[in-house]
Amino acid sequence: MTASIFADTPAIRYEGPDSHTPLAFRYYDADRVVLGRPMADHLRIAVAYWHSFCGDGADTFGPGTHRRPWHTADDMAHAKTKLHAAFDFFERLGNPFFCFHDVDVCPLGDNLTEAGDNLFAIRDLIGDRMERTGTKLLWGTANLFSHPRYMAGAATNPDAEVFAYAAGQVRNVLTVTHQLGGENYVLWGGREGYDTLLNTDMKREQAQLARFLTMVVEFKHKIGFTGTILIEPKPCEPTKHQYDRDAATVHAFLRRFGLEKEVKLNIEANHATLAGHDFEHEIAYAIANDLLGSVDINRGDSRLGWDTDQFPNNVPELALALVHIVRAGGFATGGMNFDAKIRRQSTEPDDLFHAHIGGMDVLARALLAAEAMIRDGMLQEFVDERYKGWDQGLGAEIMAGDWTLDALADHALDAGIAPKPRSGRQEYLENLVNRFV
Ligand code: XUL
Ligand code: CO
Repeated sequence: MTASIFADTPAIRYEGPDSHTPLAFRYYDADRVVLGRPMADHLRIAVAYWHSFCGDGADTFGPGTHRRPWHTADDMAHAKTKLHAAFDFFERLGNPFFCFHDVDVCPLGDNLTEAGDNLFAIRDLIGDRMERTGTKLLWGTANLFSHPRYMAGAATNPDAEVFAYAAGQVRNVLTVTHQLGGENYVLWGGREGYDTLLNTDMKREQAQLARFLTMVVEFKHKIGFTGTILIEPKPCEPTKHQYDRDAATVHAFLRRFGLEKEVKLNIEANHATLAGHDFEHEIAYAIANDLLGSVDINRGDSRLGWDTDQFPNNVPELALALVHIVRAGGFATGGMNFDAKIRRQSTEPDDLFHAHIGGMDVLARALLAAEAMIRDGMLQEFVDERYKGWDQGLGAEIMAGDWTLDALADHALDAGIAPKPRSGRQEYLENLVNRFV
């Protein structure tokens, strides 16, 4: 075997905020205890196989610029070279987890037999390297959006044979995810939507999507997979409209089809912003409705309205999201997957290290800021104080169902006083946050 392209990079170490070593952590200190548990256990960081090892910098205007030895052909020999490079990278970075699509780790061939043979063959190599490096699988997923057969969707395709083919791919990947000890299985419906309603029966397509998801859940139980099934919302791109638009839309869909206890959400930061939400909003919505599964951590560009999948760099924004996550008890099976890619002009293998080290340091800083805010307690105290009228007295009685609209209207009439407005103190609170970030 030829030397790995990452051979020149030593293992990345924590050197502290004053370090001048470019390839070192300044804030990510895996074992540092934050609010009772190691930083690594809060963040549960994963590397995305597709962006870091399959992506080559190609865009719609030009071909790839990242020349890796395994990019020259799509066969099993090259897939193995790629796999060893990936784990050489994990070994040096020290990320506890990784995530993959079937198509990232091996060629899927011309039919399901070939796809299965290749995937089950590469599974053993993946398992072997996982054992040797200690890297765990956060989630697996089937790519049901790149092949032309899926151009009109997988589960939502007008052709039932396409639905069946997708079932075949999911059976393979869910089985392999289970065998590799994966903690979650993700469904991102990139083509589960439409480009024009002129050719689309939306009612049917949503019913098909629900049937597919129900079958996935049944299969999970059949094989004894105890991980979580996750849906990753995104409003659009590649389709004009995607059915799994945002957290609230998926929530309604799950409830309509009785799947809300079986399926949780994989919230992606830039998908949230593309849907017109703050990332923090999607996280808070998921937590409020017991739907938080995992996170795809990345960022977009405020000037570009598409999914640029950049590495995260906004500490204040992430700190606020982490306050919600940590207060809610943290991730169960989920974690933070860098669904992010280096830029087209970042051509060197060590650019991958800079990207991931930067992302991990940003998350670590955000976690430390979240810790400080939680310890300080003033943000929470303000909110508790603001709503305390609902904990006892009239508010508690209303929520207990003790009052009718009529009786309450009479109460307001009798009381004869207009409630006095109280300041929401947004600026004071923003200043408070600013002390910690
Ligand atoms: C696409 C996206 C996917 C999913 C997995 O926008 O986020 O990479 O995370 O299929
Ligand atoms: Co994603």
